[in-house]
Amino acid sequence: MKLELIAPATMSNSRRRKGLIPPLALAMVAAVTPPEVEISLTDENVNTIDFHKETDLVGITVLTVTAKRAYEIADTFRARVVPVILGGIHTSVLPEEASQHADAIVIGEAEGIWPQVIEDFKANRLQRVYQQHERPSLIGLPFPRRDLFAEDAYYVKHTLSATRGCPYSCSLCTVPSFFGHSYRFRPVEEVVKEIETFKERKFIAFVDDNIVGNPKYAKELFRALIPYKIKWVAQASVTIARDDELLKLAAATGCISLFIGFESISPASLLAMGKKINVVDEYEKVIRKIHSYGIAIHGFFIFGFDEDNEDIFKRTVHFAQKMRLESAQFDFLTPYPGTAFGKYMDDTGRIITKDWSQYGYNLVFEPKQMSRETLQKAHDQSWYEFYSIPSIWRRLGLAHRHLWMFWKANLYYRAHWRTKLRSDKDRESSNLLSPLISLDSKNLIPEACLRLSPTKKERLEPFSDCTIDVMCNALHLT
Ligand code: B12
Ligand code: SF4
Repeated sequence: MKLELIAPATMSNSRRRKGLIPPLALAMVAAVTPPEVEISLTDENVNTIDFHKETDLVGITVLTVTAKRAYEIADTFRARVVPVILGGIHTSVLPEEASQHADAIVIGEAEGIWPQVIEDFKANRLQRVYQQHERPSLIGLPFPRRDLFAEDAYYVKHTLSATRGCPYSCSLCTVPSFFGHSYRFRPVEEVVKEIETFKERKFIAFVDDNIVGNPKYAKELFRALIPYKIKWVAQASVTIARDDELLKLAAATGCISLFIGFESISPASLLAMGKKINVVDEYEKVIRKIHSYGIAIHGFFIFGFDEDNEDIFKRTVHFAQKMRLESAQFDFLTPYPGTAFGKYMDDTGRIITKDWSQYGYNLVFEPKQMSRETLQKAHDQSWYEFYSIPSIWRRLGLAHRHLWMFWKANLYYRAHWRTKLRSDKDRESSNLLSPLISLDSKNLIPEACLRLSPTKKERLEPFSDCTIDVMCNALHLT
């Protein structure tokens, strides 16, 4: 039997030639597939899907942002009478929607249920819905089938999952709705054994939602990592700064950077999202403490809370600059289906689109204290400002521990966002640009001039798609 596993492309990502991170979810699904099944894996972010390939079954992983594309892929295979099974977070939170594009769906984690699905398929008795009622144990899990990933297709080669879920339950986050309020972890010796299977052990990105959700476990894990002398990054909650021993161990085991969800510098917004662990008055102390151990910080910030007024953007960027965060991202608040916040926005009729491909990257709801245009513009301006060369220089200077790596990462973010924002603008103003394009076809103006914004003609953008590739290639995190 042949099984094709597919990770659909993020729409805005579809032109990228190299991916950031391989799809660990599918490697895990492959690992729990009965061994006699012949599996191949296509990540559409780095490869093209072969719709004519001979296969008996297709399995697709679905996030909200990839749902639209996942359904297109599923419909195409099904039109060729190839059965399709959908799984992953979006399938699990909107099973009825997903069912319309699949022969069967799997709600929840694959472990413990997927072998049954395959058996049923082989015996021609596939059910429409599979759901397990107990969360699978993380003891004795097989290692993900990384051999199925396309070679040299990712900037970060080695990702690892040690825990699942998060002990907290913020109203806008999908993690509690998918994993429940449990926080489970794998035995440390199994995590270490998995690391030993990596060809090179220079750099690892943990994909856990919160690597320090259980400080006792995290300390045990970090101690076990010491002999391997790896460099690693992970997501962590601000609570790490309350435990010096934990921070010391993280630094000693090679933690380069922590990805921390500050979310907002407005206490009212934090209260509204139920993120009780974050205390704005402690942020400065938290950041200084983490920095004092030589660990960098990538800060996550969200714009668009009902409590936000127009000064939030400048204050947030100024705060991130003042605290010399090595990198940061400024996302729109997003009413993900399956979350308390998503339900509230839906119930109050403020969601402006259910085109899922917009979720995670664009503004999809009506803000309360400002117009959509204001929020969009200020959000874009925050990226421009934070990743302007003077800002990068002020934050990183020349005396940072991993200077070259963070400069490269900052230049990458700068190029990536400038290109995205510019292409959004270009789309909006394509009519205005048409005279320039026709001039160019006669070679009368250089290509770069096409990148002039019609509203700000004085600004010539130095970055192009080609520059992005150069930046990406430079971003060898190892
Ligand atoms: C690592 C990660 C990333 C990485 C890599 C993502 C990737 N494509 O693999 C990067 C940094 C690139 C990333 C980007 C984004 N991410 Co992200 N990411 C994660 C994170 C932290 C871990 C995912 C992971 O690898 N887990 C480990 C694997 C083993 O577990 P799993 O994915 O849950 O898979 C299991 C089950 O879901 C199920 N399953 C999954 N697929 C399938 C398929 C079949 C057929 C079956 C049977 C079962 C099955 O079985 C698997 C094994 O148990 C999750 C949080 C989370 N806990 O899920 C957020 C998360 C998935 N990301 C999220 C978001 C919003 C994004 C972005 C949109 C953010 C942004 N604005 O840029 C982008 C989208 C890019 C994209 N196309 O993926 C949200 C998704 C919400 C939603 N409703 O879809 C999450 C849940 C975070 C959150 N707190 O809400 N992300
Ligand atoms: S702490 Fe982070 S991962 Fe946990 S529920 Fe809140 S937003 Fe989600």
